[in-house]
Amino acid sequence: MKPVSLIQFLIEERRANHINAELSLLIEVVARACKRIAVATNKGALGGVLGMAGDGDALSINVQGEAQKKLDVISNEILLEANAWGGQLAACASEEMEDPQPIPDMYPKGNHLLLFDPLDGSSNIDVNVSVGTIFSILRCPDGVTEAKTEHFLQPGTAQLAAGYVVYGPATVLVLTFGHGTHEFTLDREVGSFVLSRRAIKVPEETAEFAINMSNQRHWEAPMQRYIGELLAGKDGPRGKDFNMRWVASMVADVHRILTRGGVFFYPLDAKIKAKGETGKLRLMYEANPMAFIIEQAGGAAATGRERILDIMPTALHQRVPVFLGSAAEVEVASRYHRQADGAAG
Ligand code: AFP
Repeated sequence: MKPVSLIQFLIEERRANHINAELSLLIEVVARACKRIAVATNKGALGGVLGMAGDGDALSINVQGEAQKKLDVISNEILLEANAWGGQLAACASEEMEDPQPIPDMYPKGNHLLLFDPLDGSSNIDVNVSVGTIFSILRCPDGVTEAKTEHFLQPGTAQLAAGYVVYGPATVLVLTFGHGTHEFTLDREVGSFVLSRRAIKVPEETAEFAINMSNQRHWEAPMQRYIGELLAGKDGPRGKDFNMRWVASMVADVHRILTRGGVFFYPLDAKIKAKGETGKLRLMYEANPMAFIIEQAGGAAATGRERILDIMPTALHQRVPVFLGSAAEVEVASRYHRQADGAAG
């Protein structure tokens, strides 16, 4: 079969009325920016991109209070610069910036809002393990001339598009417009993304889970119960053995789930609560786009208490617990949380 390029796929999606010309162009611009991030990531030590941003005692700290890596800053700049002038956006918001960045006055403005985590899994950069970019696209509400934080605060169900790029052994883009989840692999020689899997499906059942087990002692009781049962294997109540993987780059863990199935958890725990937080992962540019992608592939995404895509956001950098992947496993873990809440209430 003849390879289908991303551009060709976007034209097909326009003809099917799944997207308009502006959104199609926006995806092209984001994909092009991600190719530049892939180049920077691949250079590693030779490109001078490893290590922390800032110098010595004055490390660069982002809005989340996290020390920024050089590649966090470079990737953020690449995405901002690429998206400033195209005319498809009203504003951009990023994990690395406290407030949304308006489109400079010298460029035309469009009707879309772009949110991104420019370099997810940045603790893995220096050890040459997969990292990625996650993005979400919303419509800018009608009549808004200057997009501000409040205009970004839309539930995940309002997303027009979501995607991620994983910079691994291959650079891979995964995309949804709400009509299935599709994968494109970067052909480095030609310089274009080529459709490699159409309408990906996450199997309903799985025997593989992803969680940071070092947090076990901090988890809530229903999470302790759920993971305890998986670990008990075929001698326990689940009656089968489970395997475990944890890359600590959500993009890579989600990509594995989209490839061979599985379920991913970053639950609420006492350590997170002690910091006054409501979760570890960010709703608007991590949980929502991944939830959209996973649901479009037939999986489920929840906090243990509600569907992620139904959450009405209250802050740009809001954090939530994340359970996603195999629908059957997300349901078992969520049921244990509902039961525990019912018993407590
Ligand atoms: P960084 O981008 O700050 O490295 O965070 C990555 C991440 O948000 C997500 O990609 C991982 O699943 C998760 O954090 C890893 O968290 P732990 O380091 O607590 O396991």
